[in-house]
Amino acid sequence: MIPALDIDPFCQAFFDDPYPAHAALRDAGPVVYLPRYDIHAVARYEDVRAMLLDWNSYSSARGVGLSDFAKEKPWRLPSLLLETDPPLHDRTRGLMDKVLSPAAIRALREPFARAADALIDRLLACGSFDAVPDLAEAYPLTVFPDAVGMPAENRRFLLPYGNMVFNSFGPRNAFFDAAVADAEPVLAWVQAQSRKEALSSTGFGAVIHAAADEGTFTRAEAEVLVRSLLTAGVDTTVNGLCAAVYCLARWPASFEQLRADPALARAAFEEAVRLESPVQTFFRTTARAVTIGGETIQEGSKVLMFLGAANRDPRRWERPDDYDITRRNAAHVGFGTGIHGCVGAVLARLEGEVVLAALARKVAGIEITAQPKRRYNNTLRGLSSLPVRLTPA
Ligand code: OVM
Repeated sequence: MIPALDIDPFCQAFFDDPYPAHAALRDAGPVVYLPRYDIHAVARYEDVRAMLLDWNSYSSARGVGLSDFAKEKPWRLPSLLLETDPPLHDRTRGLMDKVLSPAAIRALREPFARAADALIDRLLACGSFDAVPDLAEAYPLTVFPDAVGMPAENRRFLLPYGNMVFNSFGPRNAFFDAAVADAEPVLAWVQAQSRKEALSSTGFGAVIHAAADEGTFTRAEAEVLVRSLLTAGVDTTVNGLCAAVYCLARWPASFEQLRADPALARAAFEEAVRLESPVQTFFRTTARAVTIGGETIQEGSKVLMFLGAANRDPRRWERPDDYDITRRNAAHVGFGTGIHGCVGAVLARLEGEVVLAALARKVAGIEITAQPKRRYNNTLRGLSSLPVRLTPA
């Protein structure tokens, strides 16, 4: 018998404090049934990881949200990366691996570090500010569109767009409806930004379009792949940076450790991604009858993977709810793993590292000055407001 749980993982009460429900989901068994949405779910580290690695049994091509593309028409043109299986996925992922190659990322280290230093200097001059708009949003909104090759105008439009797409992986609830209403005015703009003519000749976008010039991809494919960058590249890192600042403010001893050794910046960012898991969930669809913990699930079932619960599973992590920047955390699943493991993680880690290194060198203390406000999203975990005061080093 697969245990059935009366939990709604897409409601405000859940988002306000998901941790007791995460524990109940993990403790109920390796796989659970959520009658509310007629879906199965896994929340233990071992089972989430195994599912991420078994793309043959757990398909992405029927959508990685609640909606099954075999039964419902996708609401947007499906992603050629996220919402595909091999062999199509190998082809598009191969191109994106080249676009985001180690050499390409290495070339960004200096400009990204300079932008981080300049931002932290400006924020120190303010003293008090809201770390969500002024830091967590401001930083990726500068460096990422620059790297893609976008013009400077209207970059903030990427935020409502990402918020809408990440909401769309859940049910058609009030959060989704509000996000769609918010993003409606920017949809045409985002689509236009994916075109070759809209992009500079030097960024990631130009590299993708060069593959269309050479004929290995169609122009339409290149545009959908640029759209993937614009969709997945901003809100994710915004919430990753937000998580890192929120952790460092709540664990001052960890911030002291980071100040004493700024080389811990990369580890401090990684630990924030584990603990807060900015991307909380994704779905798969069973491509055949599968067995989890001795229980069988039939073909064509939606299965929800709780990445955030896996990243705090006490079966895998000691003191799972502690922020510990010296922990061996490399195996967390906050960036997924396997063939769909985050292709942009190299970029996210660079952004996280240089921002936290700038804080480590320039700041003596981070103090939360008013109640943080949560941002509600069916997939992303983060804040809409985090008022802080920085004291200079
Ligand atoms: C895409 C896409 C969109 C949202 C998230 C994502 C986390 C990818 O369009 O490919 O990966």
